[in-house]
Amino acid sequence: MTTATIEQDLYPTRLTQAREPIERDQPTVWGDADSGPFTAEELRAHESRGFTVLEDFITAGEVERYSAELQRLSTDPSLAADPRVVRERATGAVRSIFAVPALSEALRDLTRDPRLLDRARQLLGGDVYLHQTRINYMPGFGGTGFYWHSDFETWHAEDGMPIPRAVSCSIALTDNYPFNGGLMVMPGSHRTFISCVGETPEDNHRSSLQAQEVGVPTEEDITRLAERYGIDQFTGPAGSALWFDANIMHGSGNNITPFPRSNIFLVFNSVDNALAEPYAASAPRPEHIAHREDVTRCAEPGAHSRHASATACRTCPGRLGSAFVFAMMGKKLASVSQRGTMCWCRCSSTPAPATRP
Ligand SMILES: O=C(O)CCC(=O)C(=O)O
Repeated sequence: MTTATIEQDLYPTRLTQAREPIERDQPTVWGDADSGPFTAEELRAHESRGFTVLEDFITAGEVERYSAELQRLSTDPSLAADPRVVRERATGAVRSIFAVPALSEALRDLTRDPRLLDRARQLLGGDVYLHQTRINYMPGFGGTGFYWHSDFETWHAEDGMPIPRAVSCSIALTDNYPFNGGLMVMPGSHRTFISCVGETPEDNHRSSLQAQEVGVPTEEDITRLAERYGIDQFTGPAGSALWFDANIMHGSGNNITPFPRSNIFLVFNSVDNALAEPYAASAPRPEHIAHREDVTRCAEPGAHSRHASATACRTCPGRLGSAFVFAMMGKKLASVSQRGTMCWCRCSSTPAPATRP
């Protein structure tokens, strides 16, 4: 993909002094109910909360297969000094592994699965490519959390992503409990961009992937957001998935339990939101963290994949997946006005037929 020129920075960040939060103009959901498996109701909820939880997103057999891959990768001696492997500062245990499709055929298959692609295309309103893939291991006892942040803030500042037209899918490969470092999100916070103070240090990723210090909001900002939006948590059995907007405020605590909380994260970006030069860093982050070279549109196996810099962006063909909203489950640490309400839907979905050429 060629690097696009920055025309206007709609989301200034890494500033010398604080500024007011920016209310976002762009939608969260770009497609409609006719263009993928999410129903109109689910899309409305996703637009307003900025996230959606789908239980039983993958089968128990798949959980077993991918978990075996996680175990294999974390103990592979040939990856011991590989830059894609990020380690816990205190223990040296594997914290994250980036660019996993290149390391595992099974995980590569997952990235081309219609259950993911159809939803990513629907949410982003057209063709998508993988901006980033990673496994977060969050090991038992030594797993350290991820401080509050918006992914988009970093992707904008350090990777040159113009607008928050990207979505992450986090698939749980172990049970995610409230007590083993489950991911917390502030529902609705994706509408508000918090500019951060502080210049991006050279090669920031070398330390930020272990513990983020630059590109995090102030405690005052986090407090204001939490009071306005409340805090929910993604918990659920292995196989559940959390779809969340690029700009949602999220974070997790340390895992002092014996139970690891391991999730795969697949980040889809719209091909119409191709990376430019970083907005607030001296050089782009490496390819394994932010994919920009030779970006191909995601396609199901066997489908013809297209280069993202091709002139015309095809939108995905109209298609209806089946999705049924079941009983609410989960627990919400609600905003003051909503305290006590349940917020999670559980959907069972049938993969839509692969109709792409
Ligand atoms: O896995 C988590 O707890 C947080 C993940 C996250 O925010 C990240 O990797 O940027």
